[in-house]
Amino acid sequence: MKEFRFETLAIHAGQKPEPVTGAVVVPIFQTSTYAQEDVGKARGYEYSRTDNPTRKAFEECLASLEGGKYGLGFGSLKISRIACMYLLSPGDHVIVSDDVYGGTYRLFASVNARYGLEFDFVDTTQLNLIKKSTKPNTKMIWIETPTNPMLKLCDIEQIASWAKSKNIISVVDNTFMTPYFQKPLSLGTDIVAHSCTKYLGGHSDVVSGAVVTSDEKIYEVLKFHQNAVGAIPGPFDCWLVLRGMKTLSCRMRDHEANAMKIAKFLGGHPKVSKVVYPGLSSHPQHELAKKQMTGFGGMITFVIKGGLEDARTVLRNTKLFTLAESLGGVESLIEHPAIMTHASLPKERREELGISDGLIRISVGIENGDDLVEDIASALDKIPQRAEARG
Ligand code: P1T
Repeated sequence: MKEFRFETLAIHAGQKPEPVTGAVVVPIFQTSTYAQEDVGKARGYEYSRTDNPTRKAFEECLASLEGGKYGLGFGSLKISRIACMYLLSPGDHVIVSDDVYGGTYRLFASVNARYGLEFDFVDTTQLNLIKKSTKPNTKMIWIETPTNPMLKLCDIEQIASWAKSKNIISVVDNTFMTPYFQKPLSLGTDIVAHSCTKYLGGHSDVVSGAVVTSDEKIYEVLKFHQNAVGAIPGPFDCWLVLRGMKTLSCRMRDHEANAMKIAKFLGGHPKVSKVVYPGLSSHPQHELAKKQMTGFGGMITFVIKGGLEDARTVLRNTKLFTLAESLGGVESLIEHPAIMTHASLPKERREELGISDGLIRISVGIENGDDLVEDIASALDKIPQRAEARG
């Protein structure tokens, strides 16, 4: 299906009408096992841990959107990440972006590190720092771009090319951009990872993960472990993500248009000291954003001048932005990384990264953009006017 464009692939890749009934929508094959034609002669499916038609449709559709050959579904991105660790051996070293989702840090630093893998959390926006951290036993570079929550960008092409030259597997967590705005495989990355819980599912009703690769050897190892370990998503979860992906392009366009409106509004607000959004020319890597992304996404991070107390006022007073972790759903969410999503990072690390007490992260939904601006504006208005601010 490579000849079709993104919007068409999202609706048709991996999804033919069901041959027995003609059902236009891929059914939820809620079955654990499959009747065999004869002893040892399956009809194509044997057992749903190994393969399931709904999961297969989801995996094929996502692979096609990423421009990859193989897709593999997992129970969450964390499980996808664990599966990728099976590509490594005890004693191997992994370079990870320093500003990653708190759960990613916790999984690598507190779980995988116990089993003989070595991790270094590095500012992967700087190729020279990646080069400096590379050791003879470095076998994987795992980046998030944009990073979570500081929205720093890593040059995917540069990093993939460095990794290739050293025989290192490169992985990009593409959760924030989705293949609609960023295609890491086309920039030379070996593996793309997704938390499908976010934009791909798009409706905050499923937890699921996936990886895509075009490398057959990598695929074989991951496929073996997907089956052997069994950390697969159920058929209904696959169906939800498959349905979500059909509207991904429309949603991403709306997320972005709303985010741009809000980022510009925040940029001019007297109670906000800093706005980070890759679509603003004030973003230090705006040029890289334009080079490697075809849009800027729906995530914004901003800093409230008054620190924690005033940030709490904003977090408590939005009506449309729900105070919740996660992102990428149709509804807008607001959260406080230092207390919520990134609480598992040591305080000193949070401070180094700039995850301050006044920092707020929003996932801009696809409600009416003016309503969203007014919602944030009225929450900011609730910050008390202080004597020093009044001058
Ligand atoms: O929950 P799971 O599907 O395993 O996704 C973890 C994950 C991986 N990668 C990125 C970039 C993420 O943002 C996340 C989850 N993040 C949140 C829940 C959050 O609020 O940032």
